[in-house]
Amino acid sequence: TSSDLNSTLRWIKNNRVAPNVQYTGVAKGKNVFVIHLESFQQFLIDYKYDGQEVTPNLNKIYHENDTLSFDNFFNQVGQGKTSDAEMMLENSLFGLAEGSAMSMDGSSNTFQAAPAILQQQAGYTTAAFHGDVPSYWNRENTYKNWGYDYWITKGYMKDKKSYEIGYGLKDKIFLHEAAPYIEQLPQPFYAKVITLTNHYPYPLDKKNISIPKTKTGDKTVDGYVQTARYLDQSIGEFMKWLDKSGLAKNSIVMFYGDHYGISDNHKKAMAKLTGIKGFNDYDNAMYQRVPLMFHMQGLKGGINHTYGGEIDVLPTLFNLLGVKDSQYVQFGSDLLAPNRNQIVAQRNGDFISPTITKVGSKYYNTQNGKLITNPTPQQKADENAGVNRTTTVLSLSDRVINGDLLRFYHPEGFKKVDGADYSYKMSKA
Ligand code: GP9
Ligand code: MN
Repeated sequence: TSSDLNSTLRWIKNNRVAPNVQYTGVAKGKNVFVIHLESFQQFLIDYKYDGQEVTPNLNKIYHENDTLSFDNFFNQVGQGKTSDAEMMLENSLFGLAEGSAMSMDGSSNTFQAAPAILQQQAGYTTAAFHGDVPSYWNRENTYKNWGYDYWITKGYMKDKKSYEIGYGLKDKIFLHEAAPYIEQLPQPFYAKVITLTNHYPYPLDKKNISIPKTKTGDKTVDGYVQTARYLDQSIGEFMKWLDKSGLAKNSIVMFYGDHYGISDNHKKAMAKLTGIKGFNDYDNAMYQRVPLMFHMQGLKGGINHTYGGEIDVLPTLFNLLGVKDSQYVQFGSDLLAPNRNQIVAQRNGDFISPTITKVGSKYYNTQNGKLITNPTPQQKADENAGVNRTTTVLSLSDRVINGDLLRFYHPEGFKKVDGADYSYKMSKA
């Protein structure tokens, strides 16, 4: 009901953190690429296997002076996996405790999402690209309500059996096919590019393998380095095209890992991959880190250590673009803001903060992994703060989605999106 909305708006207002003005508008008017690195965990960055870097191209980007990277950035997905990441990144709303918010509510809810805001407030043309079918995770219907102008999927691309593996087109082919469409987009554009090949259980055809499997003995894990390497090679090719096309100089490229690749059911394998004996719940929480990188010629880069998550990306991006967003419902805050809250809620009620990591009923010292059985007063206070913050943001976000509260909310200057205005069918050639 709209009174639920009012209490949510009050909470948002009372907890909003002003963005970092040093970065406001540094990417104003630039094209935006959102590169979705499927199932890509932070530990792959600078990771070596068989004496070689698994992902040399992404490593290079990570360390460049004009790349802003976050090394305490966590995924916050629930059962909605990729779709939860998309919901968080483009709405700063969490997915749901069960199922996928995009699947269940994407067709019917009212949203005030990134594509619509960028189009209305900054004249962006918006497009999403993916090597799978348009309907997976109910994207086709949801994207209309998010205001995407274009949704370019494998039906728009050259496709044949040998071009596909797992869920759809292999990333090198997908990116090669997406490039000519991107080049035709009116500028400035916002282009989300969703990769696919680095996906459980990580199969890859022989001719695309360039690094041996790991030898953990867990056959659903040992291919991970091979598909991660392949994804990395496809990103290397994409970045070469970006330069050659002339787009690199007037674009900001954001890379993010959508969620873990190796789930909590593979602790033995992770112990072998990481060399961490007795890889436990705390270690698994630490390995929920995924990359977040902003790469732009002339950007003041570096590695930022703030603790944050996918819910925080949208306010961070809007600030870089100089897009005013204080009138929208967002549960995240600018990752560059100096005095931001660093409690990173997990969808199951766990959380990670700079001092405390909660996993189920256990609390660990985030800095050294020690189980906390007799908390100091400060640790007790931090435990309580983490629980309060996490339960609050999750319950308020669930209320917004389950109650479809944004239909009652009319932010100044925002024109409600009518999904019926959009069609992604290929125009009959
Ligand atoms: C399918 C792909 C699935 O289109 O996005 O990824 P997942 O949600 O399983 O990580
Ligand atoms: Mn995914």
